[in-house]
Amino acid sequence: MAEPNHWRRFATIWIVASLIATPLVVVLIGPIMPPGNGTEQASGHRTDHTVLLGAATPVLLLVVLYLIYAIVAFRQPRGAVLEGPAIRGDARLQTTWIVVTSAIVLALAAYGTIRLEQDGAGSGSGPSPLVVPKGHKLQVQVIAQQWEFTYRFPEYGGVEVPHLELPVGQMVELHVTSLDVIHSFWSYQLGVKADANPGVDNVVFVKPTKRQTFEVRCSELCGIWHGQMFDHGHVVSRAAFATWIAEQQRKYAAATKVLQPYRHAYVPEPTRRAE
Ligand SMILES: [Cu+2]
Repeated sequence: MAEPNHWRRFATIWIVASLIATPLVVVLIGPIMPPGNGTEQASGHRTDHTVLLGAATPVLLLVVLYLIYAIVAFRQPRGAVLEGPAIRGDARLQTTWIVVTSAIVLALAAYGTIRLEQDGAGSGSGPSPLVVPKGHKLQVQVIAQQWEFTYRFPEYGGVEVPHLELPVGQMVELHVTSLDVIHSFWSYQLGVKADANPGVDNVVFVKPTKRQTFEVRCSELCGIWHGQMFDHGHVVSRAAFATWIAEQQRKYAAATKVLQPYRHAYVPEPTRRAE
C-alpha cells in the first residue's frame, strides 16, 4: 500500500481545525479574558489578550495535532524496530520555518509596540508620559508606604485619604510614588499595576467605565506586612464622588493643614526629618 501524502493530509487537518477553533476561541474565550472591562485600560488589555490568544491558537493546534497525527500515522508496527530514514536539509522547509516564525514574532512585536504607545499598558510611564489623553484628568496621587496606600487629591485642597473612590467615566491621572521602600500599586479591575518607588513620580492614566468595587494591593514584596497592603476601592457616580470628596475634605481638614505641601515625590525617611 502506498504511503498517503502526509504533508497534504496533515496540512488539511490543521488548516480546517484552525479555521474552526480560532474564531471560536476569540468569540467564546475573548469576552471572559482578564482583567475584565471595568476601565478603558482593562478593556484594552482584554483586547490584547484576545489577539494573543487568537494568534496562539493555530500554533498550539499545530503542535498538538501533529503530536496526535505522528502517534497515529507513524506508529511502529508491532514487533518491528524500524529506524526512520535520515533526513538532512530541506531548503523549502527551513526557509518557510524561518520566514513564518520571524513574521509572527515581528508582527506581535509591532502590535505590542503600537498598543503600548496607545495605552501605556497601565504600568505607568514614569514622570513624563509619551502619550497624554486629552481633556480634563482628575489628579490622584497614590502614596505607598509600609504598609498601606493613601491617596491625595491636589484639586481638592491636597486632602489625603486612606481609601480610594473614583468617579465613573472620568479620565484619572494617577501619580504613583512611595515614601519608603519599593512598592507596586496593583488594581486588577482597573487594569493598573504601577511601580511605586521612593522619589519617583510614576504617571498612569485610567478611565473607569462602570461603577464597581475594585481591589487594591501591593504587588512588590515590601516587608513583613506586605500581605496586609490590601484594600477595596470604589468607582461611583460623579454625584456620589462629589459628595464623598467633600466629606473627606471636612473629615481630614485638620490633618490636611499639617501635611507637607503637595508635590510629585516626597523625600523619604530618614532624610525627610532633616528637611
Ligand atoms: Cu508594599
